[in-house]
Amino acid sequence: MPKQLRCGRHQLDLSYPRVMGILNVTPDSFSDGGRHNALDEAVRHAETMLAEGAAIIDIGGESTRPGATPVPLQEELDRVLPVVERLVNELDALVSLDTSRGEVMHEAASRGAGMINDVRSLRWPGALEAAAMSGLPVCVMHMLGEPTDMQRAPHYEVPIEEAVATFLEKRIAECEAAGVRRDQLVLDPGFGFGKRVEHNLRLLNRMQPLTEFGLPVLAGMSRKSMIGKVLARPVEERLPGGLALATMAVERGARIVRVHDVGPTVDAVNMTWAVLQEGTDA
Ligand code: 7PJ
Repeated sequence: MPKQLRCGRHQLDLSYPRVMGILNVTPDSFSDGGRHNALDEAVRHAETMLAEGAAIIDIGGESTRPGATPVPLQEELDRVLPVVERLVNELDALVSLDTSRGEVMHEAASRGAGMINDVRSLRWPGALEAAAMSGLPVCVMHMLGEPTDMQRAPHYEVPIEEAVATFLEKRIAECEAAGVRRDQLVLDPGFGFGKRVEHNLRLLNRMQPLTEFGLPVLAGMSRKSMIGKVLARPVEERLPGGLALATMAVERGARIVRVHDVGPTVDAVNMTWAVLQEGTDA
């Protein structure tokens, strides 16, 4: 696995697990309810996450919550670009862009974004080309269907971990063919994207083989409904469950965990890593 990712002006050290902080700039985001919609508030929230130890700030302007419909391009650009600019210029942050649109990737990259995070794995027209042009690392994620329909009785013909591995293998090849360097890819099993709770639990438990692609693995389970379903907790009470999942993801080989609650997750991940490293010289 590459131990360093070149992210534009930034270098991301992945010799130990890192935390990606979620910055939603959508009015109807998964769990922030649009509270970070105002530009100043978004910048302040990012600043707090960086102080808590986030290595990456993941900016999302399109809600991908189950059932959400895509926002118009101009609206997405208007939401995310001012935030990218301020985080890059004022905080010198390593910014990742959670987007499926080539135009957004291109504009964000030209403003100093350092990573592309596409839940649709560059399958929208123009995305592959824009990502390749940017030269930035890309997180490719498994998703069955689209956010509008993905939670409508997801069904798999093969065990979930096989379906995910097969999908990612194909996407790696397609990205490489389009000029995205293999060592610039990050893989994500896509928890909650076209998966029932049993799929999510099994996928986490059997995630280790995904590391055998030799690429960094990213896991995002923060506040997701798999926690809500298992523990019967509303979204604002899912942190303990989320810490357990982040811990397990790192134990199963994830090198980036994408979360809302950065401070507590950094501690959980660092504690887990200390145990995993005992006895090594690292
Ligand atoms: C993920 C994401 C994820 C990656 C979202 C939410 C839903 N990007 N964007 N992985 N989830 N790479 O945060 O609850 O799991 S949006």
